[in-house]
Amino acid sequence: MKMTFRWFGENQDPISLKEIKQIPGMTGVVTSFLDIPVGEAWPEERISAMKAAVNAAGLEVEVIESVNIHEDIKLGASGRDEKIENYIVTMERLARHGIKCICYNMMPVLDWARSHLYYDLPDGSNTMRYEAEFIANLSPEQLAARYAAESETYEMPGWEPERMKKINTYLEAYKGMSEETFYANMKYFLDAIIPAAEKFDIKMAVHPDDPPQPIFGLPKLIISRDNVRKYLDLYPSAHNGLTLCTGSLGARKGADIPAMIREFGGEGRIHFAHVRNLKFENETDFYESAHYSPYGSLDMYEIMRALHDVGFKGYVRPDHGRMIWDETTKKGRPGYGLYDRAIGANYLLGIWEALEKGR
Ligand code: DNO
Repeated sequence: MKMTFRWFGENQDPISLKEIKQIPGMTGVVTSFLDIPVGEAWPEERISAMKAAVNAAGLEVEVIESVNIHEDIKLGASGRDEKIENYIVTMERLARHGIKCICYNMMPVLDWARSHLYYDLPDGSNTMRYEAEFIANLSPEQLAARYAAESETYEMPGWEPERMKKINTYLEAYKGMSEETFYANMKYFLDAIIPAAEKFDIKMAVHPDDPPQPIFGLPKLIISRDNVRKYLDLYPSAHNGLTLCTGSLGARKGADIPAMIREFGGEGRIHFAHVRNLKFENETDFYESAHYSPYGSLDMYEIMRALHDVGFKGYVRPDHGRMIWDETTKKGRPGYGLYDRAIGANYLLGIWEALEKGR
């Protein structure tokens, strides 16, 4: 298992590589280029410059999160072949620079969503929250406006103002799309890219939909054990794998994350794990708690034990943390401050050390 840290890149993340390097046990960063329009091939110079900067800080970069999927691919629209070709070019260039794993998602139109980015907890920290009814009473534009008002220093990926201008066209395009068509579009994509992934030896790791509930009437697919099974079965190859995100799959009450790890990890299909905790407030709503098991609804020990039992050799990152110790948005994007994620990482490493030594 390699412990990593999400870093949004030079000029995109107020957290420095030096700070990340000082967290005990960090082997590397997981990063992306948020400014490159989705669907375009990534320039090789950008990749090599980024890798040189990360390596100069004494860190590795073996995982990209994310190389995003253009809507034409998800919709099965006529422009998809060109975007798929560009995707493969990006994969080849990344492989040439030592990238071993690509995280991506199949969420229609929007990336992850929360009702509140800075929800105050009684201990004076703040965290992200998901309240289904709150979102149900907003339009996507209203939610995007809330995000924009709360954030001075970042844009929520997938919610950029430019994108929001076209939101209704996007939403319209998905209207009436059946689950079968959506899966067929994903299969078309996988049939094209997984042979390339095998050739370049890049492990593709799809991220589940977050939250695992429909929002704004959009279809949500990768939200449960059965759907993950179906997605992985679309192209049975070790290179068609999963980003096991405990906070996404685990946000459906009753989901058995350790069982999913044993099943998919046992088959060598988990390449990347986002490990975080959340606290259910009722059947659908939750806030993101500290990683420490007694503070949340998920059992971090059982999750790490399942990863350990299946001999997990992939990448882990502590996922969202709270904003603590007077961290502000200037010191990290929501969920991606420095301190709570560093604490989370070392808690997970502590569990891992105990598992290794107790073997
Ligand atoms: C949220 C993240 C997601 C994730 C993408 C993966 O914090 O987990 O935005 O990076 O969905 O493609």
